[in-house]
Amino acid sequence: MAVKTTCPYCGVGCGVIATRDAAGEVSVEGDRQHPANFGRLCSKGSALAETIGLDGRLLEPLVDGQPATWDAALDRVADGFARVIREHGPDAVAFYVSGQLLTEDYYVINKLAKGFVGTANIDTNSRLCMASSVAGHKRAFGSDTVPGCYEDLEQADLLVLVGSNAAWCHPILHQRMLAAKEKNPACKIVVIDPRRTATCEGADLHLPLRSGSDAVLFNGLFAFLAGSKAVDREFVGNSTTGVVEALKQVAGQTVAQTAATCGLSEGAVGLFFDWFARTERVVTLYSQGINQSSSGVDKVNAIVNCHLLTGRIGRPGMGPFSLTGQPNAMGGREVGGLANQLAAHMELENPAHRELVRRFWRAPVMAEKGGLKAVDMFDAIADGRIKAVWIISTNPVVSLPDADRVRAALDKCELVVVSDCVRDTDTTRHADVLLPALAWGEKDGTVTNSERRISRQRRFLEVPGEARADWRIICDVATRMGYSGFAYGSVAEVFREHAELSGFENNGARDFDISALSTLDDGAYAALAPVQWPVTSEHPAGTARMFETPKFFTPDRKARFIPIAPRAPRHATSRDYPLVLNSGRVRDQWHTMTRTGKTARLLSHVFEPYAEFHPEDARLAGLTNDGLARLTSPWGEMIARVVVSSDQRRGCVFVPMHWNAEFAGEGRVNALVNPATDPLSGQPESKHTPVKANPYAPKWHAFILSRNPIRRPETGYWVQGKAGDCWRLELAGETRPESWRDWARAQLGLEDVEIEWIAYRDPGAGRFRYAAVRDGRLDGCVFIAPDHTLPSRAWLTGLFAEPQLSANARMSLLAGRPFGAGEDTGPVVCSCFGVGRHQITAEIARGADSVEAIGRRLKAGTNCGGCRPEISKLVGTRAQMRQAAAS
Ligand SMILES: Nc1nc2c(c(=O)[nH]1)N[C@H]1C(S)=C(S)[C@@H](COP(=O)(O)OP(=O)(O)OC[C@H]3O[C@@H](n4cnc5c(=O)[nH]c(N)nc54)[C@H](O)[C@@H]3O)O[C@H]1N2
Ligand SMILES: Nc1nc2c(c(=O)[nH]1)N[C@H]1C(S)=C(S)[C@@H](COP(=O)(O)OP(=O)(O)OC[C@H]3O[C@@H](n4cnc5c(=O)[nH]c(N)nc54)[C@H](O)[C@@H]3O)O[C@H]1N2
Ligand code: SF4
Ligand SMILES: [Mo]
Repeated sequence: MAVKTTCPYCGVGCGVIATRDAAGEVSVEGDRQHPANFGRLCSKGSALAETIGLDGRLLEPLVDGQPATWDAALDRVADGFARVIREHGPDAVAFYVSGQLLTEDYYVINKLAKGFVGTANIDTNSRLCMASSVAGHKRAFGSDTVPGCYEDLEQADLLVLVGSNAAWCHPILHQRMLAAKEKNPACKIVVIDPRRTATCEGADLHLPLRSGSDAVLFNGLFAFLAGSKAVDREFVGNSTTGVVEALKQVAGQTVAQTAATCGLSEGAVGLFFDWFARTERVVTLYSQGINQSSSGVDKVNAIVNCHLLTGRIGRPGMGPFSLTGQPNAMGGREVGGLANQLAAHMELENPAHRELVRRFWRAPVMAEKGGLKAVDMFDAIADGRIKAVWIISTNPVVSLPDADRVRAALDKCELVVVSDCVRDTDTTRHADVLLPALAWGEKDGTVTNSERRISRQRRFLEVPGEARADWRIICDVATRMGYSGFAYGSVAEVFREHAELSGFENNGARDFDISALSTLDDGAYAALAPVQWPVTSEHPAGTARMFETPKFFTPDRKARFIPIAPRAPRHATSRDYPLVLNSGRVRDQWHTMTRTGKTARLLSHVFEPYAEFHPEDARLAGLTNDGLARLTSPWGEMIARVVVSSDQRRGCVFVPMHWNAEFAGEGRVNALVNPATDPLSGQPESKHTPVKANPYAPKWHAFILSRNPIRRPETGYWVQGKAGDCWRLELAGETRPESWRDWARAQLGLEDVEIEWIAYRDPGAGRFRYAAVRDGRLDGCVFIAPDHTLPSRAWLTGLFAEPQLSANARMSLLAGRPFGAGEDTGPVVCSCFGVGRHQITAEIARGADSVEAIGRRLKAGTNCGGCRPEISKLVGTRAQMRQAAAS
């Protein structure tokens, strides 16, 4: 049985075909007919089948940690919320939800909060993600409209990626851009990012600007364009307002000044400005390097200003393009998921909109004012203003800034309800009531991708245990609280209501209109093909591009220029905290790893939380590559593996956002991240926190590989996960055990087991190696050293696959290094085929001189293609990129 569905990860929204064979084995492949990916999948999408197992799943409701019936759990939630509302008013409760909910789930939770409980204290993790884009769009267009479509990226002659590492975060879209560039030699790619990322491979120009200086750069471009032939006087005159004020703000700003403030060379900035001015078809793509800032909205508008001045919007191959992160970031905006929004792109603060929605919902008490945004919401939980919170499909103890404070807030909260599909997360640990949700493959509904395309997620698995769909759980609670209007018979019914509201008394006044879908019967909803909104009676097949006739959604239907006065990040570096902490994503992990962390394949690319430093900063701080560092900010601290690389800008350190207390001892970067937010969007400044770094030099370092799960330590540095066919634990400690041998046995859980031991001891040097062999096979091994110089894990992991340990392998275990050439494949680069760095460099030494040649010899890079930028870097055929030196 083959089912067409949509990938649950990034906002590219790739179509997936999931097939279950007679034995129940699931495989996935890209859907060739889906217009987002035309059959391709990235590493995360390709590994979906490996992440749907039931290990670690939450499969029954838990109340106070004890299994409970659904009736008992739902009553506890409904009664608890009702009591708090009765005693303290509706604003004493809150809902914190997620851009990973399906549109239907999202619709009903908003309806419940804003129309029935009567509070707008409902916010979403999209606050950490898209809020600045939403606010910027509204300021410029009067509506939260993404103007373009993916085809525009293929039709452009200049692609500007700002604060986006699309090669890792929107891989399939990035590959579409590279493929288009290949076909169109005139096409140029510019990457604007303080780091040299994988996205820079294949780019023509990289501007490693000073962290947080993007508004200066785009103001500089705006000034430059104003003095060029690129100005579209007709468009500016007829279709915009405010150009004079906006230009006044940048008057006299020169290329030289811009370059100096941004820490770039004048030549590089001039080249970028010149390309931009001379190229009609330009798309500016931006993501978290822009949004996650205390002046994120201004940065969005600084970009949009340049497109308005040149009239480059609403036409093929051009426009500002906000890349959305989550699979349903857009759907969340459509149902009004943010605390200051109302359903169907209406405004909570607009009385006419409130009245319209109230009538449509037959709502008893509409929320009257905007609610608390994510960071403020958790502050209110911390100080007791909010007494009950329901967290759905997000892991705030890991993902919110100042995360230790978030954890403490949940500890104090009277009633914490969490709906998740995973049993143990940093957040579920604080739940009074834990509700088991259906996961991808089990649930049904719709999501909207970055180009406004609505696609179906379809079920192809049985419902496991007692898990239920999120929309169903929400409606059951609403009904128990005594509210009518939640008695939906099916998810299709929820969708129809949502679609109907989008057209209700709309008459072209609101951009979001899918009224043509409100009459879908259950069969048509089940079969719904991917379609871009608006979908109306005039455009029944959807709409690829918005603003083709330049009418915007402001009262005068004109787009607005916004004067931008650039602001520095809220917290500056100082003598005590001299480095800027930047955070973001790695290629093969998804957020807090609850799903991608389950598969060895995806963990093989990056196993440990790391901190990447410029060589000079590493030297000054006394850090060595592969050693450990303790990072400290005024808000908290963490320990991470050191990576020294000239890809980093001087003064900046990059740490991935993914690791959490389930996978690592002290690996949560958000413990350090400052909680400053943008005053308009409320989005946190996740890319800029002042920190210091010191070497962390414990007494010993060790790693353990075992066929069985390994006992993890209570304290100190540790990181765990799957590796090949076994479990892997990295650890380091301050105190030495009495006997390393006993310790090793205990860690492996082999204290009382008769088993063959291979042991090597050098107490003087502090080096110990133990291997347990069962029936001739390697069962587990423990390596201990006084520093981080330990043998290759890739090689040792490989030994677990051997049915019988050879004499050679036994010797090499003792020696702590492989004897045969090529046995140590090195850290994995290509996770699809498990190809390691050493294999690639060996082929390069033998003459492979291109990514394609490596592909022919090793297959690396020939499936999802996500590792091609890294291979290209190793081959040294980095595109002939003009390196813009940081000054
Ligand atoms: N592999 C993977 N892909 C994902 C996700 C994932 O977890 N893993 N998550 C998805 C989600 S929800 C999102 S929101 C997207 C995020 O997608 P992206 O925004 O592309 O990813 P990030 O790594 O968060 O940040 C992008 C870049 O911003 C840069 N940056 C930092 N400071 C500045 C600055 O001041 N100016 C500029 N110009 N750049 C700066 C960082 O160095 C980083 O390379 O990814 C989506 N895709
Ligand atoms: N420092 C720093 N922090 C960041 C960022 C950054 O760049 N730097 N990026 C921010 C951004 S852009 C984002 S989007 C956030 C993401 O941060 P989170 O939303 O906290 O991360 P996820 O791991 O995606 O959390 C999703 C949770 O929902 C569960 N889940 C999955 N499917 C379902 C389902 O169908 N139903 C239910 N009920 N639960 C489900 C998962 O098991 C998981 O626990 O992180 C933000 N935090
Ligand atoms: S690019 Fe990858 S993660 Fe994003 S939707 Fe496509 S397959 Fe999924
Ligand atoms: Mo995001």
